[in-house]
Amino acid sequence: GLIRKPASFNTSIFDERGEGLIDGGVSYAEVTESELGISSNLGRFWFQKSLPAYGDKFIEICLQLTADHDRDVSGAHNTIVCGRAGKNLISSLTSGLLTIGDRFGGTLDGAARQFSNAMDNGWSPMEFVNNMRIQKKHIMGIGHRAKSIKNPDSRVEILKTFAINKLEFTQETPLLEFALEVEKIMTAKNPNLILNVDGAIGVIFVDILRHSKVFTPAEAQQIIDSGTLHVLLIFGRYLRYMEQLLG
Ligand code: Q5B
Repeated sequence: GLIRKPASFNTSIFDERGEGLIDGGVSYAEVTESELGISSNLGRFWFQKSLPAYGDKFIEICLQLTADHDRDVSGAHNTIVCGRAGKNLISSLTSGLLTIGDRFGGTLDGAARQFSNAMDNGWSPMEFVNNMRIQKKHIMGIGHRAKSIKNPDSRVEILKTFAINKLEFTQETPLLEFALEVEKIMTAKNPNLILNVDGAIGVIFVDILRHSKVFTPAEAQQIIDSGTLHVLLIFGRYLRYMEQLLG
């Protein structure tokens, strides 16, 4: 019988059959000659289609904002301790990235999935909150240790302002609106249960995927289900931890 799988594998990332690499339908010659910035290329690498200009701008803002957090959080702390212990750059970097999880910076995809499932099921924000309570599950993308409605997270305010100013006249943002209703219900109980930076990025990006007319509904759902959205935060953190090691 067959005991070894074939050594070759197919990837949809690059097309190498012609003269040069083609990525997401665009050749490297076009990429390097165009005026488009790095976020436009990253968007195409990660999501395999060119996003509209406001989608590229959203990726750029996410990278800038997620690179910005203080030195006391677990990822930054681990990176610094590991670097001070004399470990090399890769070990120090990964020790920080490995702390990303449900309680720290790792819920962007969970928020995208939970909120979009709730809306797809036709639940009201209150029904969603009640269903999660019955299941004894935390709502991903809600809650922050230090930030609250009395001490708002400026990163989240920037993301919301971007969505309201840049997307409002271009496309719909129903999931952000749904999430803000959920935030109202949660913060009425505890002022810290705000829509956090993970949650804001997750729901706004779902709105871009579903309503920018770039992706089919199946493509948008595949991205939401695959856990790819996480990259919008991990890459920002990667840049931040590099700075902590080199700076
Ligand atoms: N409660 C974030 O917890 C935190 C609830 C909830 C329903 C919720 C918590 C949480 C969901 C996961 C999430 C990303 C662990 C966080 C981030 C990015 C960051 C960080 C930085 C960055 C905070 C107190 C009471 C309890 C809980 C209830 C809490 N959250 N109920 N749904 N989501 N969120 N993670 O303060 O009745 O007293 O038992 O797990 O979104 O990481 O700034 O660096 O930049 O990286 O320790 O911004 O919210 O509070 O867990 O003691 O809960 O609230 O059930 O109720 P805390 P807890 P009760 S953003």
